[in-house]
Order: sequence, then structure tokens, then C-alpha cells
Amino acid sequence: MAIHRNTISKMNKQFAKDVKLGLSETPKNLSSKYFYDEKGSTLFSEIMKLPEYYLTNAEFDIFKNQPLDIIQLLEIHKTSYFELIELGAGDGSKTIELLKVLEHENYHYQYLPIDISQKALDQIENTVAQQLPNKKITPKKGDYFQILNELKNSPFPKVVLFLGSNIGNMEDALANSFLKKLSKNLSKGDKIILGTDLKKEKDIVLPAYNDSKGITRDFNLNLLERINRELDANFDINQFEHVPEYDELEGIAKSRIRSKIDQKIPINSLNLTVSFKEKETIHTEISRKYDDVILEKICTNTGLKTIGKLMDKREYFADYIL
Ligand code: AVJ
Repeated sequence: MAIHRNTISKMNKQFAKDVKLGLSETPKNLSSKYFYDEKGSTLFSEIMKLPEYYLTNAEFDIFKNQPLDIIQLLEIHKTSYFELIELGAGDGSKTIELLKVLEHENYHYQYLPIDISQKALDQIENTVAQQLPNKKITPKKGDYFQILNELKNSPFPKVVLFLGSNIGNMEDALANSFLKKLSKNLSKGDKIILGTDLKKEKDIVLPAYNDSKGITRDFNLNLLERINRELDANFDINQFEHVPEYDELEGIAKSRIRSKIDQKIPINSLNLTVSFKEKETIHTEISRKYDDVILEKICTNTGLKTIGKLMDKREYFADYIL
């Protein structure tokens, strides 16, 4: 045991703590923020390419086909300099469509993608280097709010991008406090482009979280494999299943992991054995789907107001300008 303790790096101390707490609660839960280790990030890239996962294409469609509308809503003058800050930029493929038009139209701005993953930042730098070889960008590695706080002192107007329906992983109350915090780091007149997946029929939403190739299953169950790898546990993922659901009325997709049998799993680094009853579940993710009313609700007392909304052709996805 002593050896295990010593090998737990600083990075996964929080992970260890959260796993211990989450698997001791009723119902059991694990945070979706832990999906994205190296394997999970690779699986998510694959998810984004799936035909069922319409979100990525829908938002790409908005950035590809309506960049001038986006720019118009941002109310920026061609003569003044501004900062375009992206929170969790992924591979940057949507944003690059906006950058191309900003370049072509001679806007003056600095692009600052923020991510905790150096790999993601390297990928964006590559994409920009290939598609806009003359554009220098300023990647920032670290925590969103820490970096926003550092940038707060700059005298330039800001546009913050938070795309991909990443906000959807937050319960409404959390989304509200996230936006409050974000708004506190901005000044009057600054803008936010918030990507949200819209409420729609179950027949469209559910397959996005239950694809036919089983990539989303692997993505969800990778949480258990991550616990095996990082906390010296013994989950047999064949004894668990991926359980997605979508409540059309509520507008929230939920993912759970369900035990197929009664079983006890030792997690050695935590000095903990977790018992599962047959069919017992672990809550792993919510993906909130929005409409104007819910958007309004999460903007309450944030000092933010909606000044525009752009949708893809099928009206599956919306980028709200706040
Ligand atoms: C990255 C949070 C937008 O909720 O749709 C994809 C993550 N989970 N498939 C989403 C996810 C399962 C995704 N977000």
C-alpha cells in the first residue's frame, strides 16, 4: 500500500478523492469531467465524427455558413483591436472558420485558446499554422478562470467562445454560477458566444449518446478503466453496461453505468471495496438541451443578456451571443 500511495501523483489526488466520495454516495456518481484522459479524449474525437453525433456538424455549419452574421452581432469595429478567447477549444475546427473571415475582412484581434491539455493547444496551433500561416496565436495552458482573471487587466474588448455545448454537462444552477463567474471576469460590452444543443425529439438525441458502433459506450466505461489504471482497481467492464436515456420533456440526456451482476470491486489505492447490486447504476453525465427559456434561466442575475441567436439549417443547435 505504501508504494501505491507514493505513486499517486498530485494530479490524480483530486481524482482519487472524487472517486472515493462518488462511489460511496447513493446513488453512486462519477463526474463527467474525468472522461477526458488520453484514451477518453481519443474516444471523444471519434464520437465527434460519428453520423449520430449531430452536434459537431451542426455547430460547424453555423460557423461555416454564418460567420458574417456572428461578426455583425459581436459589434466590433474594424479599427479597434480585440481579444478572441476560447475556453476549451478542442481542435479549433469551428473557430478557424471564424478566424478565416476575420482575417479576410481585416479585423485586428488576438486569438487566445485556453485549455488544460497541451495536446489540444498543439493541435490548434497546427490547424491555424496550416490554414492561416500568417496568423500568430497565443495559446494559454491552464484553468479558464485563472487565465481570464489574468487577462482581465488588458484594455481590449473581449469575445469569449464557449462552444460545443460544453455547458450542457452542467446542471442549470451550476451553469448559472459558471456564467456569473465568467461575467465577473468581463467588462461591459464584452461578448460571449455560447454553443448549446437544442431540445428536440428523442429519436434524434438519444442515438447521439448511444451510437451503433458503441464508441459512446466505450467512452462512458472508460471511466472505470481509468480507475483501474490510476487507482489500481479491478473493474471488469464486461460486467457493466452503458445506459443512456433522454427525457424529451425535461430536455436532458443522461448517461449511467449499470452493473450487470452483484459484485464487489476492490480499489486498492483508495483502500476501498465498492459493492454493486445487480442493476445498480453510477450516474456519469448529463447533457442539457436548451431552448430560449432555459437559456434565459441560466443567465439570471449574471449581468448577461442575449443579443443574438444563430442556428444551423436543421435548427438542432444554437450559438447564442450574450
Ligand atoms: C463534450 C459535453 C458536449 O455532452 O454531448 C459526447 C460529451 N458525452 N458523448 C456531450 C459527450 C457523450 C459532450 N460534450
